[in-house]
Amino acid sequence: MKPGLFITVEGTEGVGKTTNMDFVEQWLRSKGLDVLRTREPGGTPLAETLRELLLAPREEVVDPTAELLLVFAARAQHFNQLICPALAQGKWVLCDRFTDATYAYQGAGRGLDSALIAQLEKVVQGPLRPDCTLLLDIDVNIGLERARSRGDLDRFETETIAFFERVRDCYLARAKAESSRFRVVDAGQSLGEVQRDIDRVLEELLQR
Ligand code: Z5A
Repeated sequence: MKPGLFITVEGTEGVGKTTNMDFVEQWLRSKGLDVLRTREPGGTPLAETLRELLLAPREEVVDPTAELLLVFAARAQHFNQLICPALAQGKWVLCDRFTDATYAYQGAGRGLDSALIAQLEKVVQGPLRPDCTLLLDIDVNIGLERARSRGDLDRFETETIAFFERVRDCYLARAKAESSRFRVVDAGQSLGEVQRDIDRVLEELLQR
């Protein structure tokens, strides 16, 4: 059995992750691959409950460290109960956001120390990292316009432009630092052009 790969999709608000996750999932299935599609925060009943707690708008100020620990609590459950068993069975795991989002949102966005995030990453994941991370990149103003046109906003979507600029810069810096893992796609193009670029990335991945 061909061992499965662990693919993550990342980006700032409204970048088209959900739309393009559908495309990636169908593409992989069309090649006969056994795919587990999942998301973070979430992916298991307990982790989905933690997601609701994280995303719900609330009057109480959420302490950044509390937010970080909730993200990693959800990840520990998801990683151990769903992701690792699926990879062990040879499945291809396609995950909407993973730990790069923590470096971007809790690290760059909230200002938490990336060394602390790295420690928690090691505790929860050991040495396991995604095989490929598709970073959909867009001007934050355009992305927010797209996201906000969908209606109700979650707790993150009400953040400032400066917050999302920091998140985007962090993603791009990580992609530059780990260029063999990341593939950056310009998500400001038409959907057809974005998916043509994703198609190229997937073809390359399948050849590995
Ligand atoms: N979070 C965190 O803080 N720390 C962590 O470690 C993790 C997560 C893992 C939930 O994530 C939140 O969790 C997230 C960070 C935090 N912040 N927020 N919010 P999420 O991924 O579930 O939420 P999201 O970022 O808002 O994703 P989304 O709702 O799935 O949106 P999207 O996937 O980026 O966009 P979309 O729904 O596919 O597309 C948006 C609209 O644009 C839609 O109408 C599309 O039809 C349209 N679209 C898409 N592509 C195009 C193109 N190319 N042209 C024109 N229009 C397009």
